[in-house]
Amino acid sequence: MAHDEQDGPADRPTGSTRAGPPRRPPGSPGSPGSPGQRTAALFRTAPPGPFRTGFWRSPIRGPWLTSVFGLVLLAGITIEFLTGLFSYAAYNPRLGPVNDQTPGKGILGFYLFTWPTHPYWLYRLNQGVHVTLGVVLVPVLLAKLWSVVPKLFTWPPTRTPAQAIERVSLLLLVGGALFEFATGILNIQLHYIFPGSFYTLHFYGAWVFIAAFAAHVALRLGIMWRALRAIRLITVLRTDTARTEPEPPDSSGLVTSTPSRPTMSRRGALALTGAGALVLMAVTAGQSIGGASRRTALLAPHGRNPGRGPSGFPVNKTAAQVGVTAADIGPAWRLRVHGPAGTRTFTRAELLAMPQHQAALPIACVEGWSADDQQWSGLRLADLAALAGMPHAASVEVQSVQRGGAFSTVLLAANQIRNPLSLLALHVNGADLSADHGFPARVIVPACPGVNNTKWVSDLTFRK
Ligand SMILES: Nc1nc2c(c(=O)[nH]1)N[C@H]1C(S)=C(S)[C@@H](COP(=O)(O)O)O[C@H]1N2
Ligand SMILES: [Mo]
Repeated sequence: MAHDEQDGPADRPTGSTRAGPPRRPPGSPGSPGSPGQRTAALFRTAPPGPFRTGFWRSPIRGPWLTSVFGLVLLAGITIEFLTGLFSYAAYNPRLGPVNDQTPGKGILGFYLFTWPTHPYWLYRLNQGVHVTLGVVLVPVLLAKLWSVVPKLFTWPPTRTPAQAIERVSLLLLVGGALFEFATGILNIQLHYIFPGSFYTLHFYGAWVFIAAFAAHVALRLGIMWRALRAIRLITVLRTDTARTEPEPPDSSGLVTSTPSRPTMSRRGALALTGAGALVLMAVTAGQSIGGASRRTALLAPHGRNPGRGPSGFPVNKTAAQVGVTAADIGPAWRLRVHGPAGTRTFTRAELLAMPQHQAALPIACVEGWSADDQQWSGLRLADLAALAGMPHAASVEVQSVQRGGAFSTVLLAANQIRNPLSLLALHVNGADLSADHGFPARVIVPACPGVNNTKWVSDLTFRK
């Protein structure tokens, strides 16, 4: 592919282009000064500033440094894409539009599968990795963009149709990366400023980005491999700033022909990027790992100090925040269980008189934070299905007393109903649920995204 036209003769400040086109009266027929030719000449001369070859002078820019960052991103973004697809499957285990507000996803949902309930920490791991790695990759992404920034200012913007296609694909690549990282970070920091659903944007954006990413990898893998082999890492790690030199000139367009004195060695650039990534990890990972590390999660928007006692674990939305009132969850509260045999209604005391079961399960939010395993107790969803006359129910629609909001109704699948750890919990850690954790009753299902663990449940509808 025709890449790296940076050093083409046109943007060298030498030769005839520098002198500019000969001046002739505008529009004289057939003269070299005709409008078309003047435009062509204009395009041959790079405008001043970043479009000129001499503008980018860092001696460490070159295929090796770009390839190191590229290799890290290749691994990291592959993991991000896979954990993202898994997360989507977990949220919407082929259950139709109730759990999934993504309109017309059509063929993009081709891969959806029934999300398992084993091991019970699966979603916590998946989402902890997705969110933590996404944050940690930010300095690497910025370093990679810095390393290739001269190529954004190639002049003329394109010479050939093939090059035009490549530049559009790079636009999708860089734009797609910035879009995915920006939407993800805004969402985990709870800035819901999106037009429409974050979820829909992030999902469609991911497919556009990954298409451009795959094309880019296919085109550059060989170049990356050769660049990495051209300089040994150990050599880079032994080279200080004073002895740092540009790579030999090549066709990549990344190596400057007018190097300035180095202000940082390549190992310094690696250390700076790596340190940035480690600091971000240190202030993020604790929200997913939990335990004592939770206090180090300075960037966590939720629950760094969730308090003590049986309900001392993070709350996503409080009862007050979603408009659930004391009357909604007071003595007048009832659980209605719907099935082919009709509807049965229970008070909380009646539910407590039935056989209670235990499960130690975490809550893992799509936004990456999670609560450690808590001791829940209550009724098995499988027992409630049997009560409804549907021991082999294919799905259950869980309805909250909460009025409106995307999370007030959720569908769970057959494997989630069947798992003996799936509960309609009445107690946590030996005490009544707190109002904010879903009193009088909430769903808790192993390996399930937090968003599907409905709080303040009022109705369960079992279906074939
Ligand atoms: N009715 C209702 N249930 C809900 C929610 C909600 O907003 N309304 N939020 C969900 C989300 S997104 C998460 S992560 C978990 C959090 O549970 P917690 O607040 O007890 O930690 O509850 C889920 N259950
Ligand atoms: Mo959540």
